[in-house]
Amino acid sequence: MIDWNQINNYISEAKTILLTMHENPDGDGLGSATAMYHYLKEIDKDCRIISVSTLPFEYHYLNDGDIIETYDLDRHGKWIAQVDLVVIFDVGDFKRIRGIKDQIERHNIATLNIDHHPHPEDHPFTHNVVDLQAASTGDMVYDYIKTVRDGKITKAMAEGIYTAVMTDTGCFRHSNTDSHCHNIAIECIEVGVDISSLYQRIYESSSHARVALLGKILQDIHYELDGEFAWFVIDQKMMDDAKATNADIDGFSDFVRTIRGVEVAMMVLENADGSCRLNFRSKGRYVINGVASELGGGGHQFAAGAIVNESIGTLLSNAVEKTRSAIMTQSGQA
Ligand SMILES: [Mn+2]
Repeated sequence: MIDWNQINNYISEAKTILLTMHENPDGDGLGSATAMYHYLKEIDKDCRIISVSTLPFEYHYLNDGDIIETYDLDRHGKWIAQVDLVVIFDVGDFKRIRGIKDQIERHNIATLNIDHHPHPEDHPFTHNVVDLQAASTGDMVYDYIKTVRDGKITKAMAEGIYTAVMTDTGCFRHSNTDSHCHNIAIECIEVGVDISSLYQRIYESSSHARVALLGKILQDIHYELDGEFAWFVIDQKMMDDAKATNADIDGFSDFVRTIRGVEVAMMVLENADGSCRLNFRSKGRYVINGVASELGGGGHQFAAGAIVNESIGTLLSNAVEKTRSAIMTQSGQA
């Protein structure tokens, strides 16, 4: 059990607090940060949310009052230099806050990591609060707020929390969904969150570029191991042809996992800088974060990823082979 009262001491002692989350943020990182922001404002903290990436279109409803800023050293450097505490949500890996990490190290700022991804024993944070059982980081932020504050959460907090829980459970469908998620949802509905409207904003607002790109990848899915393993590649030419951005490919691996017989889906995405991003999704029979960490990344048992500084040409066969052998080992075929 996490002692949220203990964690609360670190937050109470800090006057100025920066909230941030991993690059290319998803609903969990953004929802956790905005929920915490509304709580910290309520108790009169000087706090700001600064993201190293621009805000994806579908999450603009969390940004009432322009509370989510995009990191810019010239604009934020001075303010960051004097903050007492940086709270980092859902990061998975400290590196994934990019330029903000440099400022933290440069000014020796205390950090509080709140996450449901595994971190090594010798983690770089001042305080490391990890709950691997939590379906989302938003679950943890909810627990914190409920511990230190009386009554129901406010609607503004609830919109962040609901966004976090909904997106990290794939709309309450994935195996991480538990009764706690549903209990949180009940409170969010009770305080006025329009859950249908949130759903539509996130899941029914695909850009034309996204649909064009999805059409391309669906034509070229590779099946291995009697169709238990499916993988696909998105290279920069496909991205350019579809005029797609990284935000457009969110959820593609989940989609490929929905194919009958597929247990593990893998996406290999070529980044603009020539490095590659790997995404792994498992239906639950095979654990895939081991392969992800072999390739330099990590994540959850059934949802993991890695950024690899290699070209598609050198990485692809290695990633396919490693995933195949992980599946075969676990299924007793190797
Ligand atoms: Mn998460």
